[in-house]
Amino acid sequence: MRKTITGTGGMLLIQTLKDAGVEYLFTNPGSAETGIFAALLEDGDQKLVVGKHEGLVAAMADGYHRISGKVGVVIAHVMGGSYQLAGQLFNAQVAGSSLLVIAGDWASELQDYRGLAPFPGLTQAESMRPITKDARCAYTVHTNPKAISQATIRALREATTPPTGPVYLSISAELLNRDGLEAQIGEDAHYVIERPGPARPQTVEAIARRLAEARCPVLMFGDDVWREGAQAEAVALAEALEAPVFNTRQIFANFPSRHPLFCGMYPVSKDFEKVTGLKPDLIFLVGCQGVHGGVAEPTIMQIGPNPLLMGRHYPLDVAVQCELRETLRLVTEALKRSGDRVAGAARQRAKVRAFARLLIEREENLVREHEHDPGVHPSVLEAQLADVLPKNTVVVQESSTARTTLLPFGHGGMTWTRSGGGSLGFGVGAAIGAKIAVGRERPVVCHLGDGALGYSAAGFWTMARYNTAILTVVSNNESYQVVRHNWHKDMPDAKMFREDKYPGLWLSAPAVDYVGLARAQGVEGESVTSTKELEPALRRGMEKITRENRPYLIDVSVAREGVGAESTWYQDWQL
Ligand SMILES: Cc1ncc(C[n+]2csc(CCOP(=O)(O)OP(=O)(O)O)c2C)c(N)n1
Ligand SMILES: [Mg+2]
Repeated sequence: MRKTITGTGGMLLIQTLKDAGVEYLFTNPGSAETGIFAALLEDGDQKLVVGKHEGLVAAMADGYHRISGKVGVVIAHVMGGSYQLAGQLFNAQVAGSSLLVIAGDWASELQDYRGLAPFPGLTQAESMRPITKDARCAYTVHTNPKAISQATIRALREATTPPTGPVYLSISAELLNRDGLEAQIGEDAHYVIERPGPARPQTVEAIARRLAEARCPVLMFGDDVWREGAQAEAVALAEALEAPVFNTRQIFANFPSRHPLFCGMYPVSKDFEKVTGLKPDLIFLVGCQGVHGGVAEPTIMQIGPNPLLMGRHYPLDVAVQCELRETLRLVTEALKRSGDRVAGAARQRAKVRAFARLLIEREENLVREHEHDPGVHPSVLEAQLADVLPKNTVVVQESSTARTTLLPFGHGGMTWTRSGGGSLGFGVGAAIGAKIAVGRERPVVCHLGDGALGYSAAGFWTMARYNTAILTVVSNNESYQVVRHNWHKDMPDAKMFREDKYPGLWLSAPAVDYVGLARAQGVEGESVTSTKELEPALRRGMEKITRENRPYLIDVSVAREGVGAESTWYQDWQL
């Protein structure tokens, strides 16, 4: 129902957000947003979630959005505060997360510069534009109070319409504080732009025909499969074809990672061809943004609701903007109608399951090799997490070298998410947002590297303040280990590899006491330095977060694997 609202600009904003069903406001406040916080006390329905750094705040809103499916709303400070959102807003942009960031704006025609505001010649919203949806969704409300509610609703709708992504809205601080304003709110907050429907019948037939004719079609399921809840349909298609499923850099587990057709990361390895005797000749990208890297198969088909990146790097033989659940169901039905031919081809791909099984066996062998090591090998941590974590766990992962092959993520198993853009500082905040989304119903585990934790180390306070009972597991190898691996790929002959010295990557000297770091902010924890301590600690951790409903941290000293594993060298100079 349409109604007229009155009050300060801040009150118009808060009432508009409330009318749109926004329950949580993730924030780090400042004095350009006086009107917003003053309004919150007038109308205290919304819950504030305070984070002590904007990166944390954006990650919290993103984690909340990803697990609840609702928009994550951030109240941020003017330019100087908004710029601190950057790394995590970048992640949200890459991930396509529906976020709305609202900040006060000190732009004034009389004074063209003041502290914390952008330099003369720049405007605040424009300065944030590159890290919003499509690098274009940044808006300002300067003078017209009616635009506060209108622009807010428009921004919410824009954030949630495919391609989804973060939207930034700055509102004049003067307008937020000014009283006696009037605006309209009402039903326009609740309409949504209808999404694309299923692919047309002839397109469905064309897709099915190409899948049926391929000797070895490869399937890749992207994040829109998760967003549209089409995981069961993805499994049904893979099983109808007996086709191998590969992953690229994704933020959700769109296909179950322990499914007997799941074959690991794309590109298809030489091993796959050796074990199966099959050479992939078609790739079907379903709900993916695209592949991270090149595509090797001669035929490429891509479908999904988001056409933004379709065909930017490689020509597509079939490309469709469509929804996924019904389309996948129709394609699978069409394949089944073609009967014996498809079934016969599927039988010839029996070895795909053998390859998938081989990946698991290799990992299990690695665990057996290391299960009696005195120190914790990453594969042993992986195996124990697979044992201890219940199927309904939400896992937020920000550990670059943690192993995950044995963990059952995806449909029928655990929920899993990672940053998307790779900008470190995501994990702690995202886990808090995820926990707020699931409440006490489901456990949330944040598994992150010691390096990653450093970018969001102030987050334990937020966990303690709102009692978000998260189990934080730190894979602590005292280094930025994955960077060594990547450097080695780039310059294997460099002096640093001959001498085993890696500038900038050793994080100890002094060692950081992560249990102390958490405790100082109100979260209890313990450290694990040997394999035999690990399982009891993980079980204790799960008890803490479930039965006792308290956040907990386990700092696990893990072995370094691969290049530079033995190196503790650092450039040793001091003042
Ligand atoms: C904001 C940001 N800065 C720097 C990097 C570069 N980087 C990528 S991975 C990594 C190290 C991660 O270390 P850790 O979390 O301890 O994981 P490990 O590789 O040791 O398992 C760094 C510094 C990044 N991804 N993001
Ligand atoms: Mg590390």
